[in-house]
Amino acid sequence: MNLKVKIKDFEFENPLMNAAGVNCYTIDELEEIRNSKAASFVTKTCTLNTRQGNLEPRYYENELGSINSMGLPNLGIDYYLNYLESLDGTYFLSVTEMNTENIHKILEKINESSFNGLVELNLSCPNIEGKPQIAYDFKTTDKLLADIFKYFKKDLGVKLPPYFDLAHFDIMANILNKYPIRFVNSINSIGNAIIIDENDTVVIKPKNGFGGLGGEYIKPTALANVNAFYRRLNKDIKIIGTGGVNTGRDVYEHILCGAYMVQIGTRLQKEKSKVFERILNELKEIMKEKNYNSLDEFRGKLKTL
Ligand code: RRO
Repeated sequence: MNLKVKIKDFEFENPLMNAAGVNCYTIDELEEIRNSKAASFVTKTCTLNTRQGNLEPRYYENELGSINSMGLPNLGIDYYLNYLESLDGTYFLSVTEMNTENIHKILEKINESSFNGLVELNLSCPNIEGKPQIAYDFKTTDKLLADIFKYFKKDLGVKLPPYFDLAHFDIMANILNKYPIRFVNSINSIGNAIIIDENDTVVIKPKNGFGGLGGEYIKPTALANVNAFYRRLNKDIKIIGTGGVNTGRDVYEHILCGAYMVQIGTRLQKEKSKVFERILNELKEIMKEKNYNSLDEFRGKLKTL
């Protein structure tokens, strides 16, 4: 059985990797994923300089998922870039910044480095006070991408927030189709949710308890976003599916909707990196039952009524 995935010329042994933010803050954590059954990893989204992030508690999980308002804590671009430059294999470097000028600065830095993996430009962090998610602003996103592709020579994709209206999928897909983007990663957490505990209190401190939702709560929204973009994007732009992956069946469903790679966030936080082996085995079991030998045989083959 062949579980290989290709994004442009980059080949991966199987579709599984972590979602940015989970188990990817330090080199030790990244090495743990590298030594697991995951085919690749993505770094914690980083900025030009180190950031402490928001006040704690800033992460909470229950049986249905997680809520976070981490606030982009990271060790700065140099830390991740130096590490990645020392590795063979294809990995993902996630980056963002607080304004477009600094996004160009961080991308210039990557452009000039010897990094030769994939860059995931995060346009969807929901947890920085006073900084709206860039990808909800279509005009700014369009201009940003137009400017980036004037100089950026490496392979780049974008991490998107969830959309909830078919008109918004149309608008965003029309923008993305204009540029040589390698992948679209849908979805980031569902922004600005609230979870309340038995003491009538929010469960995280920043922003009065508002934070990004992940886990089982968000699978239907994630699948819809993956499928909506799969139907609209030109076929050179591959979809990475993220959101609500707990089992092999969940990976199978993301691929049915059109995903190439599939990322695991909340469940990785709970189960640690042994999650990849379990989920891969479950995926293989499903493929065996259905007589599929490769992911290409069922990718995007979601049936409708
Ligand atoms: O660090 C965070 O608060 C964070 C980021 Br950058 C993101 O993209 N998504 C998220 O749920 N949390």
